[in-house]
Amino acid sequence: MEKTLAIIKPNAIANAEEIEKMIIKDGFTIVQRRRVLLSKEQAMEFYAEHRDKPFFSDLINFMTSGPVLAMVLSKDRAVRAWRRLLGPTSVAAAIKKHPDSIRARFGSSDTENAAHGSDSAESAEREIRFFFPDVTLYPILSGMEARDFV
Ligand code: DGI
Repeated sequence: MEKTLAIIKPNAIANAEEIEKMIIKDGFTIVQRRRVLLSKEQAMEFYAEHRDKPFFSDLINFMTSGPVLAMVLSKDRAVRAWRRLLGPTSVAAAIKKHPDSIRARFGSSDTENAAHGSDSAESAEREIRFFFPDVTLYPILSGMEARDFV
């Protein structure tokens, strides 16, 4: 089973339960979850590839404005499936083209777009290690067996 990293961002943390229901309904297993308040340094490291972008400081301020919920999701082709449920980066595009997506439903602006998803299997591995450096990935919300995740 492929794994991906999902983050419920500060503006959508109040909707975390509803978003988790959408995740389960879509057939994902939530393998790990962790609620954290990121420091500026941690947020800057996580989004290092965007450090020269004009929106970088807004992004860092937003991502450190309150707690986030990081989750490891597992499913066949999880990276792609979670990006699909998430919707496009731009909330305006999400509302227009994918009104049922998480970003369309819970996003408030291009910066405050409700949730994050890894964009490739390689990013997923790096991002999962970032939030869950020392865990063995066993499922906590699933009928699937632990051996699927080792
Ligand atoms: O992988 P994504 O989160 O869909 O998109 P990304 O990796 O290109 O960008 C990371 C985050 O940075 C994104 O979720 C929101 C923010 N961002 C990206 N592009 C823009 C942006 N914020 C603003 N305000 N404007 C942008 O064009």
